Amino acid sequence: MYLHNIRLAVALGAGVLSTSSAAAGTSISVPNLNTSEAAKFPGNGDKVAPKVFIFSMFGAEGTTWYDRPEINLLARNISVPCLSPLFPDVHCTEDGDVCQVTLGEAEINAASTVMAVVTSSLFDLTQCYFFIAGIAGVSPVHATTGSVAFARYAVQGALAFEIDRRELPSNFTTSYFAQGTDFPDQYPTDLYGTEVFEVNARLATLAAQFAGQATLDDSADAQAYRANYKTADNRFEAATMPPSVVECDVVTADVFYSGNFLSETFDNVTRLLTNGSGVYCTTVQEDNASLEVLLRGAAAGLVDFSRIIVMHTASDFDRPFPGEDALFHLVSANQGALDSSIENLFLAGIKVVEGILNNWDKVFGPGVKPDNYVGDIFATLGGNPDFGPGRKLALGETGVNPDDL
Ligand SMILES: *[C@@H]1O[C@H](CO)[C@@H](O)[C@H](O)[C@H]1NC(C)=O
Ligand SMILES: *[C@@H]1O[C@H](CO)[C@@H](O)[C@H](O)[C@H]1NC(C)=O
Ligand SMILES: *[C@@H]1O[C@H](CO)[C@@H](O)[C@H](O)[C@H]1NC(C)=O
Ligand SMILES: *[C@@H]1O[C@H](CO)[C@@H](O)[C@H](O)[C@H]1NC(C)=O
Ligand SMILES: *[C@H]1O[C@H](CO)[C@@H](O)[C@H](O)[C@H]1NC(C)=O
Repeated sequence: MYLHNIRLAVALGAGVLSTSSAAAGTSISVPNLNTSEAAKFPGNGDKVAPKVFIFSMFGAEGTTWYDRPEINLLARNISVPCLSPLFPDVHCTEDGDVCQVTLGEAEINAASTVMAVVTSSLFDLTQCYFFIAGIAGVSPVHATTGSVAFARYAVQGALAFEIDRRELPSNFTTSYFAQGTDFPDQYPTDLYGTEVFEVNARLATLAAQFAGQATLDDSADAQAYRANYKTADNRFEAATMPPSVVECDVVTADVFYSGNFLSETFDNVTRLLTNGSGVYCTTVQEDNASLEVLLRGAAAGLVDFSRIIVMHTASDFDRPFPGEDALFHLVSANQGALDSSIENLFLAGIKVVEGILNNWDKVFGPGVKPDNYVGDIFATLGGNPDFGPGRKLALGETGVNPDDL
């Protein structure tokens, strides 16, 4: 989620407080649903084995999936210990093939909820496709509001040093610079491991093809606002076009930044951290956190890191149109795309879900073999990252000896 106006929707979409609690000294995944309920699900023993697990970030992103003729995600509600107190249940179809959970917003909530799901003994997630589906800010360089973007790279933008501009050296173009460096745009030398995640690019392309079957929602207000991005040099041409399905990458930051300088800063950060391959396009507050947990789950054999789809629909532009005041753009302007972006999560997302289910036996059950590197900057899951300094150097910067792992 990357739009403050929508915070109201969080309250509207909030469920009741969870009554679940894990017994002290036992596994955190003690089920609090009664076991006869659990036993109705197909799968491994008592476990629910979803083929697709949808991750929403806040209330309206979750409820857009409910009460739809194509799918009944409220057929089964499963309380899972340690979910967000606002969204205490995982929601599943009757047969357990598709489940959905609302994580809560920003990196801390996302990581906490995904960890609760991945480690829960209620689920077998080894064959599951994780489908991150949320709204986002969008760069007018690459797409417009209402569009649907599938990412290959997820970059943690604001994991950085920052000095207020009033104390900034005069040769700095931005307040943010990488940890372990003394100037903007230098490669970080102090790595935490969550800087970049790369997911299955072939899977992203297949998902984008499914999403391309959807007729996307749009509004007259959004059309009027996006027309303002027309410039003589056409640098924001993508912003002026109707909504479409695109493949480009996502930046995560807890800070809800906006404006030309910060957008350009995180565009530069994306290029730097992906060694030039990433395309800065959408901006959110959760993905890297969710991906770090899925990475740890994959290292533990609980999930398959090549089965992750990161989809964002664009609710707002990351910067004002030329001549517009940055603060007005962020807090007051009617960009007109919020409702459409939430509707498009479902309209595009259901095509992805149906595409996976309809092609399960031949394609998605066996898996879509990635032809790109998938994983993190430490190469935790093996392979050779096409970004970062390589496993040995990257780990060396943390003070951990790779030979000890
Ligand atoms: C699941 O929870 C929703 C509210 O979140 C409710 O509307 C629905 O009826 C519940 N489903 C079942 C089977 O109890
Ligand atoms: C930026 O300016 C500082 C002095 O304020 C100087 O020490 C530093 O070398 C300059 N950095 C670059 C990359 O030009
Ligand atoms: C982004 O990088 C370009 C090219 O290096 C540079 O000219 C520009 O000043 C940078 N933008 C910011 C905000 O640092
Ligand atoms: C990525 O760029 C950094 C900084 O320039 C460099 O040290 C590293 O070797 C590059 N990694 C790859 C895989 O090209
Ligand atoms: C999020 O992921 C991006 C790239 O995948 C990475 O650069 C960033 O550090 C991550 N942030 C967090 C908090 O994990």
